Amino acid sequence: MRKSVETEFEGITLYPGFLDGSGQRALLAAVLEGLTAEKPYRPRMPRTGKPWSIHQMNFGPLGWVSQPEGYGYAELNEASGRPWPPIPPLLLDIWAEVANYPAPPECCLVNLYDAPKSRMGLHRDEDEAALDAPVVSISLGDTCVFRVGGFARGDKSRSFRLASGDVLVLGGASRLRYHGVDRVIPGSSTLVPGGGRINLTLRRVTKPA
Ligand code: MD3
Ligand code: FE
Repeated sequence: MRKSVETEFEGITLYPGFLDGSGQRALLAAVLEGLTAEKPYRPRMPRTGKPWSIHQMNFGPLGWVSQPEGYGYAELNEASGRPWPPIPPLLLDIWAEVANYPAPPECCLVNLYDAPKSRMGLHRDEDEAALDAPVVSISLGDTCVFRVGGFARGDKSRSFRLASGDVLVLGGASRLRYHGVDRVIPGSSTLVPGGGRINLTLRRVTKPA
């Protein structure tokens, strides 16, 4: 069994340094290969159309999208009209090891953060029908300050750092907690060429048959 840390939040488990340096480099290479097939884009806020401060891409049969029409999952990348690239096998292996779920993930949302200007506001991940499945988060590159709150927007919250190679499993009683990324610390990792942080979240979207 791999070393993990139960947080004070039931259902949130951190695996610090799940990937060592060579594991991080191998995963980064697989992710960058997928990103050559389809180009990351800036999502836009529903209704207002205001662009986010990060770039996104998806791998897998379903991709999570934020557009002026709303949030949801789509089979095609609307920018290219093509399906999303496949989820790299290294990521499917991580899901199989930590998710404790009887079906594979259908989406890997790729969040690309510039340091220090990108952030992600407090939100809940609630667009998945399979809310019994965890979200598995893998971080590469610069360390971020990540915030977890309660089940209502104003509830008290606390922050954690997520470093390159860390894996976080978010499920059970905490699956619908508010969370976000306060900031990314520039120069905290040399993994990603040009700096910045890449977060990969593996998600089961539909209930398995
Ligand atoms: C806590 N991404 O893509 S991943 C997202 O680091 C997202 O890019 C952040 O939030 C990032 O939706 C955080 C960790 C995460 C994911 C789901 C959660 C934390 C969570 C669900 C409940 C509580
Ligand atoms: Fe989220």
